[in-house]
Amino acid sequence: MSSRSLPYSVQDVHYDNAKFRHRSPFKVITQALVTSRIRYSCGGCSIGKFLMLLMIVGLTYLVMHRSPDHSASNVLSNGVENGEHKYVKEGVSRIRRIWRKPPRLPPQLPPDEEGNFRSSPEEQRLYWVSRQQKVKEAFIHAWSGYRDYAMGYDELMPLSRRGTDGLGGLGATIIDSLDTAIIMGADEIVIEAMSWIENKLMERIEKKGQVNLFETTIRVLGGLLSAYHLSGGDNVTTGDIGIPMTLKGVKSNILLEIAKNLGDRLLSAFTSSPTPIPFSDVVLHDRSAHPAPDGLSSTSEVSTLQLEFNYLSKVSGDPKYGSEAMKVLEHFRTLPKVEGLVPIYISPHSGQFNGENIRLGSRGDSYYEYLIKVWIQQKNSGSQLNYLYEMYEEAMRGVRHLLVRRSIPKGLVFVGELPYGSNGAFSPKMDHLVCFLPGTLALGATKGITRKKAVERNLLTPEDLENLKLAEDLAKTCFEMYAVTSTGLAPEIAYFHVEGDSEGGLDGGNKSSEYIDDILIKHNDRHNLLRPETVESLFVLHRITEDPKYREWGWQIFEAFEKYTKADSGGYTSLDDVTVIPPRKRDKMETFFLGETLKYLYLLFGDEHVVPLDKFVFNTEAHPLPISWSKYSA
Ligand code: DMJ
Repeated sequence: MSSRSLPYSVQDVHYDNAKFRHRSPFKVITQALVTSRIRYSCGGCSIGKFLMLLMIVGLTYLVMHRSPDHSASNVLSNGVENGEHKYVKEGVSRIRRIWRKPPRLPPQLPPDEEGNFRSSPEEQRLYWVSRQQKVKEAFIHAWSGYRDYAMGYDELMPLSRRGTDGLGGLGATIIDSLDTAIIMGADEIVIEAMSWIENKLMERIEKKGQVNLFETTIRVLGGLLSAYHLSGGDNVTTGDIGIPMTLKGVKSNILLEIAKNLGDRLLSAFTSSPTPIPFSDVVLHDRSAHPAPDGLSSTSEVSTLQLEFNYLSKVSGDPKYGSEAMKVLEHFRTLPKVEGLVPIYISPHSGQFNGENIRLGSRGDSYYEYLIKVWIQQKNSGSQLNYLYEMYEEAMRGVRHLLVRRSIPKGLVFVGELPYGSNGAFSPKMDHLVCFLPGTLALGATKGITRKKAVERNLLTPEDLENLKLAEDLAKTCFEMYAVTSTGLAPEIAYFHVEGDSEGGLDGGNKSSEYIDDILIKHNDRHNLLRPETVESLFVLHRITEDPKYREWGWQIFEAFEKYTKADSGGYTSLDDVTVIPPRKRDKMETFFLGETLKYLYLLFGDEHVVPLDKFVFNTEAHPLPISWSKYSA
């Protein structure tokens, strides 16, 4: 077919297959007038030109009148402003658009623009549910790599496609993953994980050697207890907390039996120590306990056991677990502190802190987290634990006073360190681990309810408001630690440029980041272990503030994990360097990627009634445990 036989130009055909589209009789007539009668009969005379112009104006008016975003008056004023020539051209182009009017199809937009068109709450919900499904697919991909190449090992090495036992050989990835699979309704994974636990775990616990008290408590004991609760143990009706009721294969009584057996063995770390501070390691098969080679325990490790041991006491009916673990916090209450802040080492022999190094990163972090979370867990139980709340409040005042600074030139709020105590120099170093703090601060402020409700009920003190503000500022900083790198993934440690500090370091590589000069990354700190702390805080802050930006930030981080850490054969891998593309890989999928990172992302994009924050407290490995054994009463 030649272009002359068509009512439009060849140019039209190139970009729009309008020739196959239905045209109304009106369009057929106007098109015929323009293309034949006027063009050939009157085209050469001035009256003809005038008539043609008049008709185009009339048609243009009709078209503009139907178009909501291009009013006739706009077109007319454009015509006046730009002259007749442009006016005529505009009219003709409008007429062409009539012929080319596209069929009524839903808009095809790139994913990021789609969000702008969400209008109703239901559309928004569905939009986020579809993103949540992507996280579930990622979890299934992570699990499939582990199951295919490392089942029964602690962790997967996704590049060399084998397993490794870095946590004592209790199949830590399986147990860390179980409650995530329950929450996501990933039934096949629940069945596979549960069947391994039922057939293998008890034997492993009885035969295995040395394990770290803290790691085993937060991942294995916490994972077993959380899955026990979520699968209907403790008389919970899972539908009440928004979890799918498809828990085929979970035998909660077995989970509890194994948890008690493990808890009994771990107790030796407390009972062998001459002070309330437990030893760091336990030999599972002979129930002996040992201090670390340097004789010291980490402050965070000994103070991050209580949620799990308390709940074990509740469900087993035996108070010994909770009572041993709580002695640690009671002892901490008596120790000298720096405005509520504590050094990162403590001796189980003397019961005293060792050194002066104060930080909220490694070895310090979850001490502060558990002060408030243990208080929240027990707050309705009648226990006299207000001292924990007071210790938490004092510590957060100390953080605000001694550790919080702003970077230059753009003023990011960050939490630094005091490696030589409060009389020594401030270090503008912030571990990614510190990014748990925004979530903890927000939780501590509203106790798990939304900010809106807390304000309506007049529950927020000036200090709560300050903590909430700090939480939001720090969450932004944690997000920018991702956005500033070439990969969009955060380094393990960042340094902040501050007035008068000559700390050296590289930038993150993303030259379009506003904060490229504020955040410095040292050569040895450029790795990413798939850690959860930032997405954990985004999840908590989204639940509490209901600000959608936290979801958008979480999605950006998830996409970067997808792009740079996904292994083709299954699993995700840690990175050696987040500042270069392509990033070097590290061949390790940490258990917390399935236990924490993907769980928090999934919950971030989902319904706030699923595992609600006023009824559950998440242990430091993201295993939710019920608050004060409440029966989910409002
Ligand atoms: C997890 O094992 C826990 O969140 C712990 O408290 C800190 N480190 C890892 C995740 O980064």
